[in-house]
Amino acid sequence: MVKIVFMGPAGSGKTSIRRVFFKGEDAKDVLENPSEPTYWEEEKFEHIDFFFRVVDLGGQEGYADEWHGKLEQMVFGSTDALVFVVDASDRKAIVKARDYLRRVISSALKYSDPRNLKVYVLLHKVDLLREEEQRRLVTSYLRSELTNVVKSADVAERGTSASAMLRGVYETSICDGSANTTMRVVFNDVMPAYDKYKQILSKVVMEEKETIEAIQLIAQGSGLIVAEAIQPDSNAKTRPTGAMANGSTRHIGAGIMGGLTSLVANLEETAGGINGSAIDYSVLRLKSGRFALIKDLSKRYYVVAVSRKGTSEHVFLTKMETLLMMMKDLNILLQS
Ligand SMILES: Nc1nc2c(ncn2[C@@H]2O[C@H](COP(=O)(O)OP(=O)(O)OP(=O)(O)O)[C@@H](O)[C@H]2O)c(=O)[nH]1
Ligand SMILES: [Mg+2]
Repeated sequence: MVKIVFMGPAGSGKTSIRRVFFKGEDAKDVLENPSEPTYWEEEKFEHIDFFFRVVDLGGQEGYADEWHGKLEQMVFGSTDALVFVVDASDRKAIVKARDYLRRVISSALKYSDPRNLKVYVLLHKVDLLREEEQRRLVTSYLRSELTNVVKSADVAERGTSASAMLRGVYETSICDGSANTTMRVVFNDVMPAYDKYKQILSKVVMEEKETIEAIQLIAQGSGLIVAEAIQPDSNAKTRPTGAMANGSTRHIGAGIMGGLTSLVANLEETAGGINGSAIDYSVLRLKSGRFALIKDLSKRYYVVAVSRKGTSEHVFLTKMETLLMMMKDLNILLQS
């Protein structure tokens, strides 16, 4: 079971990020209907053959004594990823955040090997730092202060350096998609076997670069993106974030599903699937003029491949067999 723990001062935005990313709620709705302060909230879900557990801990001052006291082992035991969220727009919170992070790291190290613990620092609500210069100053100050906290953690005689635990410091906001992008980085980073999936998809995209713009592997049950590969030169505008057309997958992880799924959500109402004869797959015509191949793999996943703009239906269809052959590796990996 992969365990991801959200911590950080009260009101820094932990629950909001979780609602947008894991529950697929709209950022606007989250801002208009903020959550009550959290005590302890958690959710579990299955993704591929792995179970994930996401724990969201309230940052109210009174709770800290519990998190670092009688509940310490429950909070920090076997944690894979610690996502520490700071409100970058709140000057007063900065000193508090530094002390809080120090305490969090020290408790976490009691239960985790520093070689396995991954720490992510999110400098959140950067949308509130409107002026460029101010944003640069504030975030670089926070970045260096909080990096130092992690670096100076005591990992003596544990065969690693403390700075290796820090996987990154990110500037985030739920308003512009950056919180989601960052959470995808975290999620992929802790997901076992992610690199293997990514490699196979990247290879297909590279070898078929005239025809295929992007490929995404999606878990059917959770609706989460397992991995995706996109042509490096493809237009950023073709990758908006959004939910699947299919309402049932919206609940879990619509926020995780960026990229292609929104292209698929833009299906022309009249466009039916064109069913592949020999092997079972569907080709759909997208509003953008592209085509999408949708194929079930191992019943639990499907793969979506989207054509480059301007590729004709005929060319795309003639590529299908090759494409599916190339994905044999993926099928083997999924069944192993
Ligand atoms: N402007 C802006 N506001 C945000 C953002 N993310 C969260 N907020 C707001 O920040 C406030 C606190 O958000 P929460 O997610 O409840 O904070 P929390 O960290 O879970 O707080 P506790 O549960 O008390 O620890 C809410 O009013 C949110 O709407 C953001 O990216 N930008
Ligand atoms: Mg909360």
